[in-house]
Amino acid sequence: MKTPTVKKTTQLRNMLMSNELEFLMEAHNGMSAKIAEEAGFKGIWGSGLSISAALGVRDNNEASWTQVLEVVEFMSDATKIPILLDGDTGYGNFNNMRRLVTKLEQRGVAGVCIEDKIFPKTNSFLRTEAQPLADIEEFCGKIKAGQDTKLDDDFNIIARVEALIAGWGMGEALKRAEAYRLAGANGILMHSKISKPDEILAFMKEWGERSKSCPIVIVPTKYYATPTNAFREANISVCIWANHQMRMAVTAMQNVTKTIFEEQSLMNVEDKIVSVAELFRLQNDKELEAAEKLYLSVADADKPRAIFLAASRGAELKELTEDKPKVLIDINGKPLIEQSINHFYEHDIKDISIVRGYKKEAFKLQNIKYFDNDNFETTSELSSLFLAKKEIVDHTVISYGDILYRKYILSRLLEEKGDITIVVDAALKDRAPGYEGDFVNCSRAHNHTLFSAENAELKGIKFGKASDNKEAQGEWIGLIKTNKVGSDVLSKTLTELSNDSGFSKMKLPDLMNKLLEKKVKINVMYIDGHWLDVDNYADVSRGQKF
Ligand code: SPV
Ligand code: MG
Repeated sequence: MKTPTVKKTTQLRNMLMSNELEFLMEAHNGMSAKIAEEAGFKGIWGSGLSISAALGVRDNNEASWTQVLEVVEFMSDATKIPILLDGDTGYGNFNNMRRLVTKLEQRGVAGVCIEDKIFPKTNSFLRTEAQPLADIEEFCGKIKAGQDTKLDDDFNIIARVEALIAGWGMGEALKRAEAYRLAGANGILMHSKISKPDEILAFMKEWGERSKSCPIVIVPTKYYATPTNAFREANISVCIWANHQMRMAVTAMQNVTKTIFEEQSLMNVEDKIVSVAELFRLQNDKELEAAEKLYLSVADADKPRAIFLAASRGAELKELTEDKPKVLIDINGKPLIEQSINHFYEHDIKDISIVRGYKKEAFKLQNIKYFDNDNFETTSELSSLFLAKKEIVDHTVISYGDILYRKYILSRLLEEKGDITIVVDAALKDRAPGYEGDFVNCSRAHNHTLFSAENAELKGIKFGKASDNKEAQGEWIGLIKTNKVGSDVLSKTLTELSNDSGFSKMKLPDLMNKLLEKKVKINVMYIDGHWLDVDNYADVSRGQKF
């Protein structure tokens, strides 16, 4: 059964009538409406300026009222909070207003704000001479017609006074506000375009007690520097942040398109923008997935899982690891390991295991399967992996917990078809002679055009200094992917090695060399940089810029 909620019209009415200062956030389509709701706003301003801007036309009624209606319907469908539509002048006379109210009610819109100008209107911040005001009587008729038409008593009709915008002065503003109150408006939007709140505060003084039954709504776009408390103290009821999603979206779109145009590449853009997975989340794909399970016979996808090795302290990072292991060091506001876990989440991979050891109680991440290597001081990677052996089934990615990498690397790895695939960085030229890593020899070097793992096989892997591994074709970055066949053989080999007397010192490369000894094919997926192994303080500061 669906939970009954307070009607949107009633929600907006409650906001208007509450003793608190309430806020409406601008939105201009379904997505921005949803974003406003998720941010915590209790209501939405369907801005005429932003909706027309999103459609690429001017705020002069160039978009027809039915086109606006279409947009606001998407906004309403996408959210549970009320929408106050900026209805401009009501798109005509009292008769057009009647039809507008009916259609808005049918589409779940909680209210409409109409302004006392002449159709077609011009945005209030443009040319004063283009702001002729409507006849007061005629506008009152429009308010009454709207009120008589609505079916739901709680549907809200806000009358917007443009006298201050058009330069007619405070006397006219007060006269109009009072006339609209008497005509039955559920609130008055008093607009001002000066950079100080003086006009609004002066109006509020005169309006006095009337704001209890006929609350005041403001749009402080121009007097934005006013502390919000001043509005509270003046008994203003609702404050509208009128165009800020649209303006920020334009900033972001201009930046990203410029970068992509200039660089003819997505490489420097991808990790700075939301993932397509985030779009799917905002579009509520989850609901469809659940419905598909209910109404279609869809088999569960063969979802991979991930195992992170994170038991060691991080010897070179003493001060940062007093109270937590290195995988929990803060990098760009998030624990190091969370950055790679997020790559998995973006692929909807939620089955995540972590083998922890040093300061295991510091792990606060939720929805994770934890395995504890309490002998972390005397054992090494394979002992940790062995503890999570039951997780090595079907498609599994095994990862070091202390690596940072661009997310495309995981996307590509997940598409690899081999039984066992490892990720190898071929960009070795800037390694200092003393640099230490897991250097690999492969059947062929990276040719920098072919990216598929089908093209190279692992021949051997050895930990050591760059100067001792000049012939190596690359460095393993700490990621292995297996499919069902690969998981079986890897798991079996791990069990065999666990009987070896030297097992406690063994690392993942020892397992790989053992697999090679058994003639198991290990594919190599080459990359060209774009990752970082966080071992020392220099790596931590590089990580902050990663
Ligand atoms: C809008 O957001 O479209 C408004 C407010 O009407 S303003 O742009 O300030 O006129
Ligand atoms: Mg407008």
